[in-house]
Amino acid sequence: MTALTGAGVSASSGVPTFRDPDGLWKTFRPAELATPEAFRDNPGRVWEWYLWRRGKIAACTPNRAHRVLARWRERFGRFELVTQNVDGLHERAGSTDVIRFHGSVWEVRCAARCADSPEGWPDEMLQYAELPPPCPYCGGPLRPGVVWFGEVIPADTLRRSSEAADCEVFIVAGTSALVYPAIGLVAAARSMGAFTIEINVERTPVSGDVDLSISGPAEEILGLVDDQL
Ligand code: BJW
Ligand code: ZN
Repeated sequence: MTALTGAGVSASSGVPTFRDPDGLWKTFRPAELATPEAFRDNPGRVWEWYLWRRGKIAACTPNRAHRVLARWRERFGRFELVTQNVDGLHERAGSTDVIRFHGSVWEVRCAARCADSPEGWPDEMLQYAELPPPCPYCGGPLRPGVVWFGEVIPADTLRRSSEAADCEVFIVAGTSALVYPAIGLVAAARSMGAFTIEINVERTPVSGDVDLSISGPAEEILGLVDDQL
């Protein structure tokens, strides 16, 4: 079994989604904050936005959806978790080996990719206010370790998630199903024979393509399913 999660899974924890009525993209313009061009033109503004978001996320705690998915690794022989979320709540709930499709706000890397980012940059890098901290190798700006629009998904992430899509049951939960290539995993899973299930509080572009579309909050539906196991 494999699950692909989106921002809706963290919504009841208090992490803002992107495209809901009170989502981030209602207040902020993606082109000004979540593209490499935005960072090049105004690194301070982009850095500060992530600093603000890290502060908000740090105050949130995992909900039942995160906790259930964390347990399913042990419950099922093979369970893979692919998330579009950058908040780290799956890991805080105990999930391991999460395939973080869009990276993490808790990581930084050199904007120039001058060196392979060493594991675990010092935490104080994340605390820099106003301007991105300098790369210890080339002096250029460090940037959040996330995937912005127009950027390619790391090859290893694509490979691991394609392998994860080759499963018996594929659950897609809490995503507006608008962002590619992440949402392409649903069709990939289906074409490889998976039974596909969507859990969302609204209909999405994949609702008509999945085998079962369940309407409801992910934290409740996943909790109910877990209770029946
Ligand atoms: C609940 C709930 C509850 C609420 N329970 N549910 C093919 C076609 C068209 C466009 C493209 C294409 N291929 C590529 C593109 C371009 C682009 C793209 O997809 N654009 C579309 C938006 C049109 N993709 C890219 O640029 C990607 N890169 C790429 O393709 O590289 C190849 C390439 C490079 C160069 C040239 C050409 C090709 C990269 C995409 C990176 C996305 N990054 C972001 C920001 C990450 C960093 C950050 O957080 O700051 O990732 S954007 C944002 O959207 C974030 C999310 O991970 C992602 C998905 O959002 P998600 O999770 O679905 O959240 P929402 O808010 O949209 O939806 C929440 C849902 O939850 C709603 O449905 C609610 O109903 C639901 N919900 N409460 C259950 N309790
Ligand atoms: Zn560097």
